[in-house]
Amino acid sequence: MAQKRRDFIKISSLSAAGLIFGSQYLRSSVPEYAKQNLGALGPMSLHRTPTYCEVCFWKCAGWIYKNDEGKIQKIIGNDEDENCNGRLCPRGTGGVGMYYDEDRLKTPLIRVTGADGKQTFREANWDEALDVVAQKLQKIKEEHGPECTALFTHGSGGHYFGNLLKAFGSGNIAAPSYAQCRGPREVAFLATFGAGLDSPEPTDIRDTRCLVLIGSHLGENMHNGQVQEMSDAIDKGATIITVDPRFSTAASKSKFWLPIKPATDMALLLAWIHEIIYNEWYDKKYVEKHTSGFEQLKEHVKNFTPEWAHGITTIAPDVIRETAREMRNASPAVIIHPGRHVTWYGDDTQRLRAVAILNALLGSWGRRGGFYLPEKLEVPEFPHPPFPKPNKTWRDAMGGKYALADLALASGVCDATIPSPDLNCNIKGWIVNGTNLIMTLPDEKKTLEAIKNLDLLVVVDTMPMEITGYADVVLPECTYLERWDDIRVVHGRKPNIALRMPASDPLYDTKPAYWIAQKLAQKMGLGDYFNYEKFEDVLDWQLKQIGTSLDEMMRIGVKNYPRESGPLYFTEDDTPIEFGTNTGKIELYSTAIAAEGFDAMPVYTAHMTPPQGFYHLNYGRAPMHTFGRTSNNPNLTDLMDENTVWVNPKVAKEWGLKNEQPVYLENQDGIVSDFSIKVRITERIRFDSVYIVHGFGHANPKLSRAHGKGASDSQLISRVLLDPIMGGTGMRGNFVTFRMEKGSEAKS
Ligand SMILES: Nc1nc2c(c(=O)[nH]1)N[C@H]1C(S)=C(S)[C@@H](COP(=O)(O)OP(=O)(O)OC[C@H]3O[C@@H](n4cnc5c(=O)[nH]c(N)nc54)[C@H](O)[C@@H]3O)O[C@H]1N2
Ligand SMILES: Nc1nc2c(c(=O)[nH]1)N[C@H]1C(S)=C(S)[C@@H](COP(=O)(O)OP(=O)(O)OC[C@H]3O[C@@H](n4cnc5c(=O)[nH]c(N)nc54)[C@H](O)[C@@H]3O)O[C@H]1N2
Ligand code: SF4
Ligand SMILES: [Mo]
Repeated sequence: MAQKRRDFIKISSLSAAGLIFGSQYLRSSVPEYAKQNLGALGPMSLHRTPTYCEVCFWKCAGWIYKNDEGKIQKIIGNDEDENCNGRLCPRGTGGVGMYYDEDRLKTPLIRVTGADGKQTFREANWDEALDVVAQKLQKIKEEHGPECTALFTHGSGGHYFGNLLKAFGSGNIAAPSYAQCRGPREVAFLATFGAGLDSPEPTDIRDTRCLVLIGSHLGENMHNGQVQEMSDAIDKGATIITVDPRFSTAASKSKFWLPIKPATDMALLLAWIHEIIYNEWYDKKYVEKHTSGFEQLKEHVKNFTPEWAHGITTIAPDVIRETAREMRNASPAVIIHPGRHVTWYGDDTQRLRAVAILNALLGSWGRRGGFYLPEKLEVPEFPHPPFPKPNKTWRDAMGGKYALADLALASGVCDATIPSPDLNCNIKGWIVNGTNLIMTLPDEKKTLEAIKNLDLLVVVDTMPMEITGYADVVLPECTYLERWDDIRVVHGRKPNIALRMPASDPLYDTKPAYWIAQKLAQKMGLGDYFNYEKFEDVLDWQLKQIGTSLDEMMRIGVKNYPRESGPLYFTEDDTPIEFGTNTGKIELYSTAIAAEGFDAMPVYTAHMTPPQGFYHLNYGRAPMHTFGRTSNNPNLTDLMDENTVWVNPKVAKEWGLKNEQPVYLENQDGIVSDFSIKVRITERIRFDSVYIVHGFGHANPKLSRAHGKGASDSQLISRVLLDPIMGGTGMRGNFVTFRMEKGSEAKS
């Protein structure tokens, strides 16, 4: 049944905002103090500069419009950009609020008392603040070695601080967007297809005939291009199958909603594989030509029948069969979506292996409507001396574990900071750029213990956040609307690039990350690694290497290049395809995973169920916010200013809970949420779970709109289910119960 895009948009809880933004939305989303010039609003009277969005990491390209007085008014999508097709999501449009947020960090800060999470700083000038950082880093180098420093990062500044650290002699460069997010799926797809997925994922959703979403809650997860393609696919009659214990926005647009018992997805996946193999529904030619290990897989899944899975997942056998048949009917134009935040239960790499195997059996990898073959432009790095080889890295602290992790583990670097006889590494200095580790890493206690052992914690951020409270030095970055940054290089259907340039001088005494890194480098005797006068010179040099120039890019913002790597999909000729695996084939049986001593094919493991009176703590995204980074944004708090806890009516009745009633949440380890959260009674969540949107419950009083609003899932995630294959931190093994008052006993 075809659904209209408009319907799809309406059902998402952003109904007030919509996906397409007229000036009406814009007006309501511009803060009071910026409204005086709105009379002039309208593209003709505005001046525009190109940018790409930093509100999330989909990096949509857009135009920043200013009025005649040079005041930033709005951001709209760039029509030439495949990531957004000219339309930004509500958060991207609300990016203006990051610039106008009066709570922004305004000047460098130096700590005046112990690192206690309290924001007790004195203001400093840049020279003084950077001197402190440079001297302390130098001291760590002398006393412990340069390898005892680390960078945690998310976003564009990571490249500059990464280069600084590499030049200094450290290889500890980690992002929570790996071991707390997409790491397991990268390892699983690398093991299977010899290629990871990266961002944007090369899912050919626009041409798919069947999209299977396992947890991935597109529509609330607002990854722009994918959401647009999903509504197009729905318009064209594609079948959507959503597996989610919660009736997500995507579920409401699906032909099949499978309200699975949490933590049992592996059983469903194995049963699907069983059905597809034993009914001979797989793509025989493709499997024969491209895969290895089929006979082993067939034997392995022999007993994993839909009846077997029913007992585990609560999904009826005929539903399992029917959905498997839907996938077969659409094959190869079918996508079992890999998801993105996949660090759930600790067996995540194996779960994602099962997802990869299903895609392989149905022949969707490299096929229209399945996964396309992306292409990326190589942009040369601005010349600098070679980086020294670090004496050791975080890996040396892992005792040979997690060898398949292809990027650094933020959690691993955190572990390597806590002195322990098992670890031969002891990190002493952190630079934290654009990541609020207190809310981002699970097990807050551990993060704080690591911080206690540091000689230096530098935080580069735009906002006062929880992590800034522990910093020795806070360096305020200007927002993305006020700075140049690296060229955005996307691997997509076509290679393409986008430019970010400042639409305004930095407000207050804030600076771009590239400037901060360069100045630090100069103070540390590493200036050669940042050998340029102005960042524009770097950009112009790079752009000229790839047949364009800064001048041209300032005019067009986005440039698409023709493909050079061949067709978008595999061709049906007889040339053998060499996959990047050990066998050169798509590995249904993973030799790389077996070589590390793990199961070569995914197995089902039972996970814990909540004790009496407790519920799975389920969490996810809201369309109008990105993690905790937007919860103080004046434009976006207008749309949603706190999270609620979703409670099934049956559970509400048992506890006598009413809608809007504030409750505290307490987890299995006795941790009680700092703040209360309002109850939302809804059939949309199973009786064994509750659901909250991540990124609320901020403890920092300097966030005038976000402080104390709602509860923080991060605070309640104290049990971590480690993925033994790649070190991902499974975060969905936590259970919560209700407390009516902060001090009250939990009743049940
Ligand atoms: N608006 C918005 N969009 C975003 C972001 C944002 O902050 N805001 N962040 C972006 C980022 S970095 C990421 S990684 C993605 C994350 O987005 P996804 O990858 O889509 O996130 P998940 O955490 O996998 O999915 C959350 C869903 O999993 C369901 N779920 C919970 N437990 C289970 C279970 O046991 N089984 C199954 N099948 N489902 C379960 C939840 O009910 C919820 O609907 O979103 C991206 N898009
Ligand atoms: N409990 C829990 N933990 C999670 C998740 C979850 O759903 N629940 N999701 C996981 C996932 S999928 C991911 S990808 C990670 C994401 O984790 P992070 O990327 O760490 O996300 P945020 O916590 O939003 O941190 C962003 C920080 O960057 C700052 N910032 C914003 N813009 C700029 C800028 O231009 N420059 C600088 N220097 N700073 C800026 C913000 O003020 C904020 O302090 O978290 C993971 N951790
Ligand atoms: S999806 Fe939205 S927030 Fe993310 S980059 Fe695009 S416009 Fe910005
Ligand atoms: Mo993520």
